[in-house]
Amino acid sequence: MRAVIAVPPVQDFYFTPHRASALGGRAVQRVLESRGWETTLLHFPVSQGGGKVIPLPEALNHLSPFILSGERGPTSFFRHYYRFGPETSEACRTVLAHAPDLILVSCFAWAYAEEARELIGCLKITAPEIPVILGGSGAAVLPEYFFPPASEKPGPDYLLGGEAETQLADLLSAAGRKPPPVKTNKGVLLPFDPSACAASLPVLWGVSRAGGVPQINLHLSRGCAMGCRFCSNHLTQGRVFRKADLSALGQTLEEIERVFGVLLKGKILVNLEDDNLLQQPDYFLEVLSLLRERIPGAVFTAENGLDHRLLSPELAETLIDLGFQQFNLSLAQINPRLLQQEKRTFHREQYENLLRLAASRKIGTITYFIAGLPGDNGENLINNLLYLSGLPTNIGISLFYPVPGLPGFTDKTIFLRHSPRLTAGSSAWPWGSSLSTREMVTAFRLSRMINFLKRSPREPREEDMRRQLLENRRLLTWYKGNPTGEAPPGIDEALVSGLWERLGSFFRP
Ligand code: B12
Ligand code: SF4
Repeated sequence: MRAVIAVPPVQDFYFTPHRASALGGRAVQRVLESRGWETTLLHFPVSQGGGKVIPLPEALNHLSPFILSGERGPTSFFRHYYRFGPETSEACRTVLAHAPDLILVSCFAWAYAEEARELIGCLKITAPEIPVILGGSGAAVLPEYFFPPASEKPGPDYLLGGEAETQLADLLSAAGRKPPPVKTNKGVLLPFDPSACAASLPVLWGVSRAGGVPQINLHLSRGCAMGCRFCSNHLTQGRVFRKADLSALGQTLEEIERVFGVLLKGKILVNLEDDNLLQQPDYFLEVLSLLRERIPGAVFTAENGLDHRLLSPELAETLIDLGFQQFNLSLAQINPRLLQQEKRTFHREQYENLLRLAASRKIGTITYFIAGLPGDNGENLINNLLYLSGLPTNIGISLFYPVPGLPGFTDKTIFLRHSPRLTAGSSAWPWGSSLSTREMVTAFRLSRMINFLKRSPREPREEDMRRQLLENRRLLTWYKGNPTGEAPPGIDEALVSGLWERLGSFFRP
């Protein structure tokens, strides 16, 4: 029996190919292969190298006033909208060319639900006899969306909102050989059930390249007990921290060695994609030691973020000793009112000590804060930017987006009325009913401006830009044919002048 697992193409202003390993699809692949299926994984978002520029979708028209064609330079916003992966009809043809007995579609984020629904519609119209199973975090949070009325394109036969290791395995066992196509237009829906999560986890892995260096992306744990209100992790992984056995990591490393023997010899970037491995620091350290032992040239990152509250300076020292080369620190917010509302805490002293330590050990840091949470405002935005301006760290701004089912967003009909793509951070949609799109786009540019002013210019052109920013004390941007810079379109001048006023003479020419 042959199965094709497809990760549908995605449309966005950007994509991060070195982190895109389709680990959800690989989990599905493992389950099928362990039952003797022949499988092919089609990871469409990275199948064509880069993205193809496409017109801005209607749902994102609110961003048109802020986009400057030809813009380039350190304060830029997004210039183009892309499709990463082939057209739906081509993706559909590619899937069917493998003559599958079963098709499994993995949708990793709700923001890309439309692309998944289109692919499924095309598959079911072209080959209605082949059963299609949909799963993944993006599908689990609002299954209703994928089962449209009979008048529209057909949906999947099955939607599994839970983990492949449990739900898919059970479905395959119950069905005997393969689950049959479902005759009604409704399909079969099995929602996520936190009490029925997999007790033993595999270590999922994928390889990519980052800046010419081979990268292994790993995922060893699921679930987080910390309960931050803005985080959707619990909707698809539950609130109990679960981890793979170290023996599973050993097996994974053997598997990686078998497939990429040569690759394991030189410098290798190992990126841990877990949500919060620091919940069990001893386990984290054991994992790093084992990885170092088996991959002597390993250096580590955790690009999905490290929780600064759980990272003591002593632990940070150990991580650096073991090969961490960068800390991506999640801060969320500095405002006590918003922190309380979001059930999140900020450990200022620990965080600042961490930055000092990282600087002294020559480790780069990026600190992520969220703009646009419910209750946020312009002054608070400036406070966050100002605070981070004074610290030795790059700023990573995350524009708040919800997914269906998040506290405050449990009325799922809102999401059936809005395009899923509005829930990508890059859409700067005012979901929090606090900051406007204009303020969020301005904040995005200001964060980039601060990062630029913090570092030394790399070439004479950058020296010019830096001088222009500091002389004018405004937000400027540049495009081809405009060496002097000008105010980007649609920016919120009050926010810009408010920030510059309070920056005083912090940055000097
Ligand atoms: C790596 C990652 C990425 C990567 C690549 C993903 C990829 N396809 O390779 C990149 C960096 C591109 C990415 C992007 C985004 N991501 Co992301 N990402 C992750 C992260 C950290 C790990 C994903 C992963 O591999 N998990 C491990 C696998 C095993 O879990 P899984 O995919 O859920 O699969 C399990 C089940 O869902 C199920 N399953 C999966 N597929 C299928 C298919 C079938 C048929 C079945 C039966 C079951 C099944 O079985 C698997 C095993 O149990 C998760 C958080 C997390 N820890 O999961 C967020 C996460 C998936 N991302 C998320 C989001 C929102 C985004 C963005 C859209 C956010 C934004 N800024 O707008 C961006 C877009 C940015 C951009 N333009 O690049 C959300 C999705 C929330 C939701 N439910 O919609 C998550 C869950 C984080 C969070 N908690 O908010 N992301
Ligand atoms: S600590 Fe991180 S993973 Fe855990 S709930 Fe908070 S944001 Fe989510």
